[in-house]
Amino acid sequence: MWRPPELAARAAYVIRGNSAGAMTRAAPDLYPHQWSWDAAFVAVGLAHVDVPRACAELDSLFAGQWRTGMIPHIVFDPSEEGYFPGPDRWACAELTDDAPSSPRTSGICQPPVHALAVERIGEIAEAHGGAAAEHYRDWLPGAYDRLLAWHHYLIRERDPRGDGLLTIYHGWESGMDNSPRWDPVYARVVVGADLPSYTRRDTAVVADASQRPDPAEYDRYLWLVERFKQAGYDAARIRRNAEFLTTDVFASAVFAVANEALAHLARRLGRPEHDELLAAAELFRRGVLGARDVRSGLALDTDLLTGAPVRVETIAGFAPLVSGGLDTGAERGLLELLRSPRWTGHPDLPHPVVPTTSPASPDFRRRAYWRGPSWPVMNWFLAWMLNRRGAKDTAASLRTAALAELSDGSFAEYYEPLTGEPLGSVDQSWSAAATLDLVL
Ligand code: 9YW
Repeated sequence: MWRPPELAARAAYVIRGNSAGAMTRAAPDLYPHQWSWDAAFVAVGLAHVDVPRACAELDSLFAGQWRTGMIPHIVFDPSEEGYFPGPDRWACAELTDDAPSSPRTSGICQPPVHALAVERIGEIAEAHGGAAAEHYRDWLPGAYDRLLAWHHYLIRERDPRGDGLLTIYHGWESGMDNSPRWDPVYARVVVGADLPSYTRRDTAVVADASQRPDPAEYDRYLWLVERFKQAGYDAARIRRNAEFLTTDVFASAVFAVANEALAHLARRLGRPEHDELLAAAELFRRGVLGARDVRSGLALDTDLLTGAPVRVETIAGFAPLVSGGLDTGAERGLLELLRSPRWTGHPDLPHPVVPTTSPASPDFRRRAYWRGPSWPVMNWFLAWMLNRRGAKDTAASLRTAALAELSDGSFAEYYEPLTGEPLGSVDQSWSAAATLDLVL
């Protein structure tokens, strides 16, 4: 068991070890490239030890930004070949002029946590003062332009209905790949006979295949990529011919607060978009609140091809605690649910962390990736967002629980929530980054 100061020192060492120049590998073997929301979170961790390196991390991600403004979910390290699906399989620059040819990237995106990260890095840099703060101030205007283009892309292409809910085309876009949230949405995806053959890499690195998406799930993931390629990565064509199309209530909540954060940065820089960004924050906040299930209080995704809400009990249901905007009674009710035996108060949890699916739900699978395990990065992110909302007590207990789980020092990708056993990759960058921000 590591105590916080040593744990933080080890976390900094792990993040440095995963560095490949200006990008940090999401995980040393399993994910040897830069992932979008990982990079934002890793940059927050890095800011505690090296503000310029944190800024460089985001610059590396921004270098992969598409002409449309989309920040792709993976920016590939050209010197790495050990990941599937890699840049040849995505073939983005080959199929659309919107994608950069260097660096090579994937053709989908992930939750828009970046403006929140940039705001947080600013707080850390200002607390450091001196050269760190100065570096951040010089860097911020360029980063702001990138973020603004990204947010405009999301508003234009991912909320075409204008109802304050982001649309996703693939479970990977949610960052919660095999969450039961997507089971009914994937159920209608019919894998074509012409799906090119492939060899998975994740199951070669994580020996216990039961932790990972099963082969039928993985075929569907890869099939959707073929569909995007057939559409030339054109957003309107993808939507028109979609086999998988759903709102993502968690990403929408993230986008609400990210717009708020970007509005603060606009004001700081004297940019004219301040009011427009606050209006976007409000629109998405309303979208999330409108997606609540009256019985449980949890926010639900809607399968856009059937119009049906997806009734599951996952961590994403707490989206209103991220977006804010609940009245006092409703907020108290949702916080109580979070602390109840269905969630962090479950009697079998060694640490009161937030499992990705409620242990009391029939969908719960204790070792299977996003179907139950506790993810350090999510515990930390929720604690951060709760703090931002002023729910200080719940944030503090989640922070303590997250650190207790992380104190084994493995920086696991995810943990078996009922035993605390580390699972998935060890030395995962964002688990180390979360640790740094939790301790420091
Ligand atoms: C994959 C890197 C990524 C995360 C995702 C997580 C997993 C696997 O790892 O994706 O092959 O894309 O689901 O949220 O960004 O840590």
